[in-house]
Amino acid sequence: MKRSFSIVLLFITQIVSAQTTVDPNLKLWYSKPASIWEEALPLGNAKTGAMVFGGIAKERFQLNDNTLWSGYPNPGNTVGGPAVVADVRKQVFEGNYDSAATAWRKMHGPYSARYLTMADLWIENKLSDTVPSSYYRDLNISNATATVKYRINGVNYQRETFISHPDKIMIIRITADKKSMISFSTSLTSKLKFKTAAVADNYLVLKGKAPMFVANREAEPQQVIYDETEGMNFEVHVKVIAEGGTTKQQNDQLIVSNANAVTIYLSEATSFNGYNKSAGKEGKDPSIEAKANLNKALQKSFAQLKLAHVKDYQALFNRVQLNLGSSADKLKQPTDERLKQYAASPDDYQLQTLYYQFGRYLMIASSRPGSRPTNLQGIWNDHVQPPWGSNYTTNINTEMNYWLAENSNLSECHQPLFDFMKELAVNGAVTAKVNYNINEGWVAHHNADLWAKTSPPGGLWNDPKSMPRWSCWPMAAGWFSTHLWEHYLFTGDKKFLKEEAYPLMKGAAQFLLQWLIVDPKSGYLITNPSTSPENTIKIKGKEYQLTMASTMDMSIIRELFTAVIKSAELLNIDAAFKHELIEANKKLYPYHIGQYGQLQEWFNDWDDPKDKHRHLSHLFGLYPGSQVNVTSTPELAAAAKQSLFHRGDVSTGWSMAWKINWWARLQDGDHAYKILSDAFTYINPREIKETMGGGGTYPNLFDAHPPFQIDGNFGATAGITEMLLQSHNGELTLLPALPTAWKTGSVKGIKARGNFTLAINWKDGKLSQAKIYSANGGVCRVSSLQPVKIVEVKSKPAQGNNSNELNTSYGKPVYKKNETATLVELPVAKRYVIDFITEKGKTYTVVPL
Ligand code: FUC
Repeated sequence: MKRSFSIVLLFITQIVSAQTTVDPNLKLWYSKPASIWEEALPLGNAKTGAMVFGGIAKERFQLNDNTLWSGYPNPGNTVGGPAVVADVRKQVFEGNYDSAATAWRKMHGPYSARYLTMADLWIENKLSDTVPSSYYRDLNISNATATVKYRINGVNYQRETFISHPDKIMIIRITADKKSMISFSTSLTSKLKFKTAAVADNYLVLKGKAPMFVANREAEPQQVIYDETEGMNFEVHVKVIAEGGTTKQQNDQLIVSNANAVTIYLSEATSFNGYNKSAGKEGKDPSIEAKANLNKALQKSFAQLKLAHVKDYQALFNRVQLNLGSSADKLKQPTDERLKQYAASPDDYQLQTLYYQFGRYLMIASSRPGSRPTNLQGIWNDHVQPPWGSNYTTNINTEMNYWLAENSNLSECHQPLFDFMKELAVNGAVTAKVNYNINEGWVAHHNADLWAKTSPPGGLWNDPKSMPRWSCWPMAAGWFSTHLWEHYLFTGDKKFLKEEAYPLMKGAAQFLLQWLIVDPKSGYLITNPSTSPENTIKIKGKEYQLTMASTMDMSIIRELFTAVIKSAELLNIDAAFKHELIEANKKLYPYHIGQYGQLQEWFNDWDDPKDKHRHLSHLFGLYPGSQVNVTSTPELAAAAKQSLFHRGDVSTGWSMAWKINWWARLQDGDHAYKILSDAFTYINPREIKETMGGGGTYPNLFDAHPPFQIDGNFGATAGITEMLLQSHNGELTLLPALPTAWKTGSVKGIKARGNFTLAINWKDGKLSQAKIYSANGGVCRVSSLQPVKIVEVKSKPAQGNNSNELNTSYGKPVYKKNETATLVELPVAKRYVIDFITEKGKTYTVVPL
């Protein structure tokens, strides 16, 4: 019996190790323990998050739960809002932008709640010495496991940690290569209110409580308010299974002595019971969930748990392989050292690949069907008062988090955003009604939280620091809704379009249709009031926060209305509403090319060419939107390029990630690559950095705004994909922005709209072969720099619109150009475009003629 058990074990171990050798270089590794959070390594199953420090004498696992937030449902809508808006509109039309902004403040609700740190698990090792003769720690992103190894007094110790999605459990496995050498104490603490108790010799429980209110990080006083009943409860359960030796409780710690090996099982849960219920008063009992998950996992061995974990993770992760060129010599150096050297020798292609795949890793670790969507820090946060509340900033950051989901083949990880939208749509219908007297559809503003807050965010009891330039932005529902449409274009899932996407998209369009008003002077449909997120307008030396019809507002509306019109057509429904949108689209305030040949940001040509603001929201139509293109709207594309030149390259982390995508869409691979390289600027987490002074990357490859924000990681992965393949303009554009630096390489498994999966190989800067798998069938239109043929079937030169309804184009939006403006050059290489018919389930080979 024993023998057959060990054979099975051996077999399991072999499978695990076979699966873990996918790409031995996909590791972030270090020669020292982390001594600061931005050096620790993230693990997660989209519910539990942990930062692993890799300590020797003392190990720390900083823990999070994606539902642990401050607060409670607190809509914060403004009764009497419609009268305020009427006043604001009047002031804007009269040119009194200052008084308009002051009046708008009455619309401010509370700021969003905060995403909180949960707890820390500590392991204090009893070692004869604490100076190791060797040390190594890594995060292996090909199997989502963190490993720490060190040698002390002739003993090799190892700790392996992973957080399993299928088994909802965190596992730490401690081993040593000599018997009876493992001795440690373990404890749990929290920065929130908590109590820990050992409930058995090997069982520790932390019970904690979240504050009902946490003030802005910058606010005075720095209030963190706890309440008897309000505020979320949470529990962390830890069970220690030692092989050999003894385990006993001592006060609120567990003491393990002289064990041969130890497995620690950790489960946790909160009382969160839905976005519309107080988790304090109507919460779930967190102990039920935490215990159930723990007890279930305890039935399984470490090997079984690891096997299931790796299988589940690799089913998503292994879909894409990227090879940008080797940097064999650099592999011998720890990741942080490579990052430090990047500026001097930016040819570390493998680090770029690692960073790319790290973005995909983070998505799988933080966003899965059933979880909350990723917030500003994904799911990893060590603060009670995190920067910007670690909430959902919806005027770029939350959207950017999901840009990679479709094109980097993690479509199902997009789902939490869609589920969140359903909640926002419920609250947003009330905000639409109360604040704006709009009885159709839903609205959401500049930030949101676990409680799906949709009102314009103010601050601490109407903090004067709250700015209309960010709060006055009722556009989030519109932008989010374009994600639903994109999901449909990538998957072709009509059931999703009909049942899930269309009702939300329609609701967002209904609100915006009512929100638009006629500008009495120009006769166009415009938004008023309107901001260009967070930027201000300088007119004759004075700064203003809001006006009307910012280019971003109009672009989001145009993009959404077009998507809803196309959806209604595809689904053959809502003819009357579709007609209304078609008519509205014709009357929308058009794009303008301003005096400097730039894409105008504002209603009037107020743009300042010296403005270096991190937001360039007026380029929404270029990316993530699809209205501005180098081929179909070259003048608008040239104007967008001029706006990019004006703003410059270096900016905050997320801003640079957006710029990678924009330059990719402009088919300027070298400029995209230049910004990707800027994003690799090493940011030392020990130095206090100016928040808006330029971003980069922390030692653990987390994006630095600074501080840490995950959007830049996700945005850069999306951007690298966009450099290799685009499909937004009615065709699959192969290698649209291949930089000179990526001479020879390959990518496999990335996705194009139309539900095509591609493998692309290039050599000496030229396409050598592409394979296209067609999951849905239909016409495939391919564009490439060389003439190509399809090995399996005949192709023909493309003509007219692509008849594949998933490879749609957005037409040519109307624009006005300042006659005196000169446009910057937009060198775009000639491309060859062919069509061929695909069959569902077949693969096609593209080769140069
Ligand atoms: C917006 C940005 C900031 C930051 C914050 C979370 O306010 O302008 O740069 O990313 O969100």
